[in-house]
Amino acid sequence: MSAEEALDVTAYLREELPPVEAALERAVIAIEERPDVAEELAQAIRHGVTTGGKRLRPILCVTAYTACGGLRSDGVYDLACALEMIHAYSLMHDDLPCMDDAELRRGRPTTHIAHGEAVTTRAGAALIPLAAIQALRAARALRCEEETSRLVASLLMQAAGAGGMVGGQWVDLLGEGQAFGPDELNALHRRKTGALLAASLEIGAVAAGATEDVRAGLLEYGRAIGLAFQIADDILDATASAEVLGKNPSDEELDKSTYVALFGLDEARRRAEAEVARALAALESARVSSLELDALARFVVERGS
Ligand code: GRG
Repeated sequence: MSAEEALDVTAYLREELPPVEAALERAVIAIEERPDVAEELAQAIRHGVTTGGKRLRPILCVTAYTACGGLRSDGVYDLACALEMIHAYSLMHDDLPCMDDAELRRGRPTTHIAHGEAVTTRAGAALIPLAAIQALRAARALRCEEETSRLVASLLMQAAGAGGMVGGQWVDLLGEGQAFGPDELNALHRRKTGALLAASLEIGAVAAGATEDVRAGLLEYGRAIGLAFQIADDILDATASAEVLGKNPSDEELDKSTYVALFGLDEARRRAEAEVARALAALESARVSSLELDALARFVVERGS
């Protein structure tokens, strides 16, 4: 692609943010209005879901949806924000004292610092079924077939579950203080970080009624940018300040296996670039032409936080 054709990804992300935030606000208000959700849980959920972040997963979902011919609407942002609800819960739990024990996230106190450990644990757990309901209802409201709507919710739960994010986190926690090899590290991060990112693309494609080939291509793209994203995350943890990151770098302190520890900075950067190339090749072979997806793949490794 020539420089003239490349999309200004910063402008794209800036445009996408308001409708994502609006959808998240709708989702949180609906949770606050539920008679079965205690006020203190709703407050912790609001803290975890609405305090900033790049909103990359919902933006990827909407971008996949539009790349497959779907039209932007409040409804697709409602669907996409189910991914961010799972991501928010994962950060709320990841920051707990029994996991990474972090006090700062996105430049603000973590949810358990603001709302307490017990409430945050319950609020995070409550977000899992709430996200599944959000995905199912949003897909139905988008007039997806019933089978497709259920598939969308099921893909989200599979990505979040033991075969995906939870399983990856479990391996990561067990691995503190151990040195993983490249295959183990890739397998861990395909689940911990990659599964939800890949599901963001796949869910967008499925909801838009994409063909099997296009769906598979977007899933492959999602898997590749998922690994690239984690490598970039390790590089940022090793090189950026807490002020820039909005959180305290913690990999070294927690004695985690990382791409930087395993390969060094230069080789880690080369591997991230190779995953971006793999992502772009997956789009090309599925004949998905999207300047936005091209630019987002590059953003994943070039981002500053
Ligand atoms: C009970 C074992 C067990 C697990 C619970 C806590 C948990 C589930 C999973 C943790 C998953 C996790 C924290 C993965 C890290 C993903 C990652 C690199 C997050 C940073 O994402 P960004 O940069 O963050 O998109 P923003 O702030 O922009 O949203």
